[in-house]
Amino acid sequence: MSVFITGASSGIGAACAKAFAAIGHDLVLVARRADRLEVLATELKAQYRVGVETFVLDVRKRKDVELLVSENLPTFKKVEILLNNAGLAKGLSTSQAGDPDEWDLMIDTNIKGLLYVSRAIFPLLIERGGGHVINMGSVAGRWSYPKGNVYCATKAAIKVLSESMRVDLHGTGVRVTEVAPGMVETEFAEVRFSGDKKQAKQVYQGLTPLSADDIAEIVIWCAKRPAHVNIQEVVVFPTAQSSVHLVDRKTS
Ligand code: NDP
Ligand code: 8X3
Repeated sequence: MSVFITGASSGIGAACAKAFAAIGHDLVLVARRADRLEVLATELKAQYRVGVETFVLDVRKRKDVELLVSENLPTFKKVEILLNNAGLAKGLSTSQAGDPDEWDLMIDTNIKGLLYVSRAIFPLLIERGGGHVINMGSVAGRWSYPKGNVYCATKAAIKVLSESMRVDLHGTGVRVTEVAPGMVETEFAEVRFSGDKKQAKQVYQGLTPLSADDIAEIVIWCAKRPAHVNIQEVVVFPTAQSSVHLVDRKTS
């Protein structure tokens, strides 16, 4: 039995990999950065004595996703939990001024990538008679914030797809959970602002954001409920964030 995590090279995905390894699960980890995956795999194998397989994968590339699974069937047939976590935001701008290349990147990664991976794995979960799909949504998918438009829309799609997947998988024994966090301090903001660390730091200035470990704890809790219990959605904000654009920042 193993856990398949997309976007495991950083942030929430890496924290979830550690948390699952700590309770003895074997892992299949994918992302685009091979070096990051290797460092993490070496650490987890040494510390927790679990099996860890890593593959370089860009979830936007449909053929690569299909080939990865079909060429490594013994590995993927052991997957019982799929954590669809790979995702990103790029830029912040209005719909009238946004960059369509950034829109494509978010839509291709956050929606289409998640669908490609799900399409490849679901038949295997059905065949084994059960499993768990955990999709990383966001509060941005429930409440839109200024200049968030396309990112918010991709995360709204994850909410709707999670509902749809539950319906599609009805009667198969496969559970579907959406975890929708507010501000989590990871590399997310740095990616959004194309490597501008100063701008990224400002996102979390004056508040205590959620950590990737906070989210991993929630993911593990959802996964560890008895098989007849399906946590459909978890929405979690930092205490300092009452809504998507109401953030209590302390100035010192
Ligand atoms: P990070 O930037 O730290 O991690 C993002 C992960 O996604 C990386 O491992 C990255 O790996 C991977 N990734 C991005 N694009 C691709 C791709 N095309 N193919 C494969 N992997 C990819 O951010 P977070 O950990 O914060 O983000 C994880 C998820 O959580 C995302 O879906 C995000 O939308 C969601 N989220 C984040 C919140 C936050 O405030 N941080 C709040 C709510 C939701 P690599 O670059 O190596 O490919
Ligand atoms: C990430 C949370 O509010 O920065 O999904 O968009 S937010």
